[in-house]
Parts: sequence; structure tokens; C-alpha cells
Amino acid sequence: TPAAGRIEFDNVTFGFPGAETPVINSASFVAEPGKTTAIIGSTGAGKTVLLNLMLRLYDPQQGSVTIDGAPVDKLTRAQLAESISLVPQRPYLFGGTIATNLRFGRTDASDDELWEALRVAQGEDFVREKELGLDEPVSQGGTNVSGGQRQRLSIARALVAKPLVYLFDDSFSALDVATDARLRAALPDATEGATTIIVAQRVSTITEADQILVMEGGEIVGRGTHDELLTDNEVYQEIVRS
Ligand code: TTP
Ligand code: MG
Repeated sequence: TPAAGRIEFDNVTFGFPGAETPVINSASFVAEPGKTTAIIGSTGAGKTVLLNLMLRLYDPQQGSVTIDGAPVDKLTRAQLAESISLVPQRPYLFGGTIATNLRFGRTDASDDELWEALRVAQGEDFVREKELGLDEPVSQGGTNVSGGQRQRLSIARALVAKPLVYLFDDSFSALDVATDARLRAALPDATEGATTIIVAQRVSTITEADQILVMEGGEIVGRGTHDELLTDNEVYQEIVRS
């Protein structure tokens, strides 16, 4: 079982069966424990596919994805699920209560831990306003909570699981700028020591990332800090301007 959560992509190429061009082309990068790696790029650039490759939703045709040096295809589904928490681009809640949804990744979490995760995910207030609090029913698909609330519950769920690796797929763009800022201010303490990978649309979400990967057409076309990319990466400059 992985112990640190260091993710490495080495020359990874992946295409869907029957497609002419790969959706990920020769991608190499390392996401280090204790650091935040951000991924930005236009729609269809391959950001979600990149995250899905870490979870082995599919396997690359070329290259390797490793966690702490072990190829992810040598890990069991359970080991992967224990090590990596994904907040998907379209979060899914199942029928139950807020508490059962939050405990999905770790059933023995205490109520205090759920509240703490909700505090960080900026979901504490709306859950406190529910008549039954943590025991408020959630309908299948979460149709009785708003999109923004679903997003925050999904983030809280990942925090409750305390994984080695957090994958946030566009988890902050649906939040207003102020909530996004509060959440990101609280996140470093809550995810301390973990490998954090944030796919973002807004540059303001990722300016403080240790490393930013710029993706375009399945390729990593730039990497560096915000300041470095502002100076030398045209694609990034274009994203900042838009
Ligand atoms: P994505 O990885 O989904 O692109 P993205 O996450 O960067 O885009 P967005 O910002 O809109 O979330 O897709 C990359 C390419 O792969 C794109 O051409 C669509 C294709 N694709 C499929 O064909 N099937 C799939 O299941 C997925 C996820 C993507
Ligand atoms: Mg996506």
C-alpha cells in the first residue's frame, strides 16, 4: 500500500478505442506529497482524463503512472481508493443522509470530523440550517441540494477520507470567488502532507500552487509557478487574459 502519495506520469499516452488522435500525448510530470499541483487548460484539453488515469478508469497505451514508485496497475481497486480521493467534476450524492454521504470514504469518521470537513469545505452553515443537520435526508443523485452544496459536500467527503492524494476536478469553479478563496485558505491545513492536484478554470484559484501544468490538446505545453508561466508561456498568458 502506498505510504506517501507521490504520483509520477512517465511519457503517458492514452487514446479512446477507435479514436485517431490520443487525448493524452506523452505526458510526464511528478506531483509531490505536501505540494499542490494545478492543472489548467481549455475544455477538452484532457484534464479529466489525466485524473482518471490515476484512478485506473482506463490504462495508458504507452508510458506509466506510478504512485510511490509502484505502477498503479499493480494496485488493487481498494488500495487505490484508500490512497486517492477524487472530487469529480460532476459530484454524485447517493440516497441516504448528509452523514452517510460524507462517511462514504471512511465509515468510522466521528461527527466532529464530519463537521470539521464541512467547515473547511464551506458547507458548515447550510448543513447547520437543515432541520436534521447531519441526519438530513439526501435524495438519490442529491437532487434536493443545490449544485453548489453538492460540490461542497463532495469536497467534504474527500476530506473526511483523509487520503494521501486529493484530486479536485474543477471543484472550485462553481463556487463564487469569495467562497473559493475561503475554501482554499482553509485547505492547506486540512490536507497537510498530502499530494493535492487541482484542476481549475479560474487562474485566481491556482496562483499559489507549487506547480502549474498547462494543458492543450492532450499535451502539457507549460509548467512552472504562476509567475514563471506569466513570463514565458503564451498559452497561460492567453488564459490569464481571457
Ligand atoms: P477531458 O479530459 O474530459 O477534457 P477536460 O477535462 O480538459 O475538459 P473540461 O474542462 O471541459 O472538463 O476530455 C479530453 C478529450 O477526451 C475530449 O476530446 C473528450 C474526450 N473524452 C471522451 O471521448 N470520453 C470520455 O469519457 C472523456 C472523459 C473524454
Ligand atoms: Mg474535465
